[in-house]
Amino acid sequence: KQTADELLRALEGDAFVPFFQPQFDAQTLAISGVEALARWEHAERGILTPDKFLEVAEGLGRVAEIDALILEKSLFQMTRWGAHGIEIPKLSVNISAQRLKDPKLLGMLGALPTDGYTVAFELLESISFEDQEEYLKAAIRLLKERGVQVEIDDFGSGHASIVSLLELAPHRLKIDRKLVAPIDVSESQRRLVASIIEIGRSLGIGIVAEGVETMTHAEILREMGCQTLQGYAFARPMSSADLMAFAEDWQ
Ligand code: G
Ligand code: G
Ligand code: NA
Ligand code: MN
Repeated sequence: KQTADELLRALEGDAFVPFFQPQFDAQTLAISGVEALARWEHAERGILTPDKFLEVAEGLGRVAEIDALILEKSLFQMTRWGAHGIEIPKLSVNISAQRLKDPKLLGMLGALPTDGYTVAFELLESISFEDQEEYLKAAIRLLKERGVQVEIDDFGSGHASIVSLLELAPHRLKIDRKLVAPIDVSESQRRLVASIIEIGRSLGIGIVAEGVETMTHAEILREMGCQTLQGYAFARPMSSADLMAFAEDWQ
């Protein structure tokens, strides 16, 4: 883990960049979107993943700033890829509770694209919707009015009630990779995931499977009617240059 001092210097030195992991339509295997994942380009230690810095940033109250610059840089990359003929239908970014409470969030919504592609905010299941945080609900309502989609991240891993999550009427649930991993070996785990997919179908909520590590996983999920697949079976998170090359090659 990095220290608070190092993190503050990294913010000042503009050392945070988005990596991108593609998502795939389970039926056609076309790229249906990318998830932006924050990385710290460290001068000595190379590319650092969020487990090395997210907690520190949260402790410093600076995670909203990271969220904001990852979104901004990701939008820039989407435009750049588009100029090269690479059209990605959806950009998903991770948004912390801190960022949802940020008064500057709504101000930047004008900068979001209104056509060409969709922007989705991934909210952690653990975000506290239950303790009467009306402003969170109000922020989410406003986001939706502006065309931002809402995805519940790590679904099935936290303690939030299904009722409180579904009250948000999210566009998608992302099934946590811990639930996805055992579906090729466990009938009961397979049924659990099938039930989540069924809930999604009956409520008109899309389902994304995370941590799809093998083609066996992919095939099981496709047969169950899961719409979107994300995981190492297809691609790891990668730099924007690598993502562009990957997308060019994929077809
Ligand atoms: O690939 P990976 O190690 O990047 O991601 C680990 C976790 O870090 C993700 O599950 C996600 O919840 C979190 N994360 C990644 N990027 C961001 C970001 O830009 N903002 C926030 N708030 N969380 C992120
Ligand atoms: O925000 P979220 O938790 O969804 O971020 C995805 C996290 O999962 C990132 O840390 C990413 O690097 C990781 N990840 C993506 N695909 C796979 C996979 O197939 N297997 C595993 N173990 N991790 C994955
Ligand atoms: Na995420
Ligand atoms: Mn997740």
